[in-house]
Amino acid sequence: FLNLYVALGQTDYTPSKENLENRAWFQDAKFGLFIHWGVYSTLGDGEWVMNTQKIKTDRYELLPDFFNPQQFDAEAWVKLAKAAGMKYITITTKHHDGFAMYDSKVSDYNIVDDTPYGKDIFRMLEEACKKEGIKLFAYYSQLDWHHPDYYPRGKTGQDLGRPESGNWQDYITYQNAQIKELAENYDIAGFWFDGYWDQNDLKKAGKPYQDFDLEATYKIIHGVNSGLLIGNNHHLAPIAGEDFQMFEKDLPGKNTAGFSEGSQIGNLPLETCETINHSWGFNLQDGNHKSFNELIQYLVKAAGNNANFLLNVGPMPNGKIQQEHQDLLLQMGSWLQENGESIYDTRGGMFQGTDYVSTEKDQTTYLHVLNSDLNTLSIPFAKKRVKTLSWFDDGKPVKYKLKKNILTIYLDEAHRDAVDTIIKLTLK
Ligand code: JFZ
Repeated sequence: FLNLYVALGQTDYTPSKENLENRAWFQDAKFGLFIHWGVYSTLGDGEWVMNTQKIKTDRYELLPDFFNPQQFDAEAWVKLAKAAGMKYITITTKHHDGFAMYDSKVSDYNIVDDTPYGKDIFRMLEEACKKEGIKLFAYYSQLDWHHPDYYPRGKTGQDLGRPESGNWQDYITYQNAQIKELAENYDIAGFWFDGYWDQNDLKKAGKPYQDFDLEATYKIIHGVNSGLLIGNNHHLAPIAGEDFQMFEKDLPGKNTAGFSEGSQIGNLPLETCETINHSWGFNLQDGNHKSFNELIQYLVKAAGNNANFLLNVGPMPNGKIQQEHQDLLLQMGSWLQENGESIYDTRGGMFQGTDYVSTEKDQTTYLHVLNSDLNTLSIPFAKKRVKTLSWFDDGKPVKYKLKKNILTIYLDEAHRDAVDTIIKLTLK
């Protein structure tokens, strides 16, 4: 079979030993900080503002001149992530607007050459991350509303003053050169790609489209460093060369966000991402922040579904992270101080229902009950016999009954928690 693949010229991807080790680290990490920050932040109307306000390219190009985040403090951001219990940071090195938030030699359209600030925030974050033991990932948008050779424009980027034709190969060369310099010049853990869906939607609609040739890009990255982890928000089953699979605003396989035809869960490490309010990039009008309970329950459900949780903030143009978001992150951090044992280094567990999920580590199962109104919880249980069942908070035994493959747990009021009632379970 192997020979046949070779004969047909098809490629496959075998991750290196280092890559597999990094995947295991990734799966253990469980919680990361997503950051959407760019020149769009100055307008306080989200990262899609160039498209939603139909700002022509020559006008949008004035925006970098207003980006001067004097209060940016890389160390403070990284320390905040760490205090929140997060193990990695994924930040937009280039979003759909095409503006590079790092010192790119490929184009002057970047933070160092084109803003009054003039400093490489990605380098500053890299150094702070190294100091604090946090890993750094580069978000990179393959969709580009600025590059003259990115076409066709699909449902986005129309009316932005760009022609509907160009030299696609020139765009790919540009994109791959930027990706290569990120891989070579920065100490990163991997890439989080986005924007593939722009061309793929055209393809699905039977319209003319261009091919990103993902496998070629992935080969460049793994050629620089085979340990780098690659994920792509393409809403499809994993493609050869990828190392983790992400589900935007969705738990793996649930497809509630309506983005895909139901992208199947592959056998790679999983990640889900979500916003605190409704915006990725800073949005002045969006004060609709999720509650502490919602955010913790999302983290717990992600872990129960065997996925990491990448939680987003959209820093302000002055370089600060919104106070409400800082407060929520710190609250999550103190919850994890107490309950992190049931989250970190775990894998998705065998119990899953409307009001509960479970995580597992070694011989222990952590049952997370996410509804504090319940007096009892009955779960299908066709497994081995129960060895111990105890409350996570005080270690005392839990009252239960096991009958006809149904485990009924008595949730006494004193132990019920508004966010997450955790029960430790070992099996014979
Ligand atoms: C993408 C970005 O567009 C968004 O700005 C943000 O960076 C998020 C994390 O990822 O979100 C998407 C992805 C796909 C579609 C829309 C938004 N889509 O298919 O319409």
